Amino acid sequence: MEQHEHIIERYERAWIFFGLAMITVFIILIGYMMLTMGNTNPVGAGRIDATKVRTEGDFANPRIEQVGNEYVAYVQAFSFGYLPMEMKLKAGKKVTFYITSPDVHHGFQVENTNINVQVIPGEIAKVSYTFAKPGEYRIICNEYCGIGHANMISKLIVEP
Ligand SMILES: [Cu+2]
Repeated sequence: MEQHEHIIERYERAWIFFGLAMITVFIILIGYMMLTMGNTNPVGAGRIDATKVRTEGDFANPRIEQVGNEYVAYVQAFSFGYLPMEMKLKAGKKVTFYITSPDVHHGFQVENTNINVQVIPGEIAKVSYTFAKPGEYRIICNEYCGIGHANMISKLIVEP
């Protein structure tokens, strides 16, 4: 009978340990960032007929409004701008954005935050955020949507 010896070399053991340690570090890091930076993964909040975005429902009346102690915003991202053109809210209060597009693919990125949403015609994206720092934040489109893409900017004013 032949004897098989299972020997793990010292350097192999070190690399296995290093690999497992890195997996652990990154799992902890992701958890920590989700807890401290807020979960800004946009989620699908339903569908709407893209041809009716401008005429029916909440998106026909784009706005930001205070509901209780929070804000809710209905945003249209279109070629080439956003409605409402400017939004105002108070710092330290949660805001939930609902965003959709009546025409083509757009982006909804709020500068200096980790809000970055892909806006698909007829799909309603939902993302929540709490602005801790007052100031002016630009909202920019980062999905090329046509000739006016570079001018597709709007403003979010966070008041103290
Ligand atoms: Cu664009």
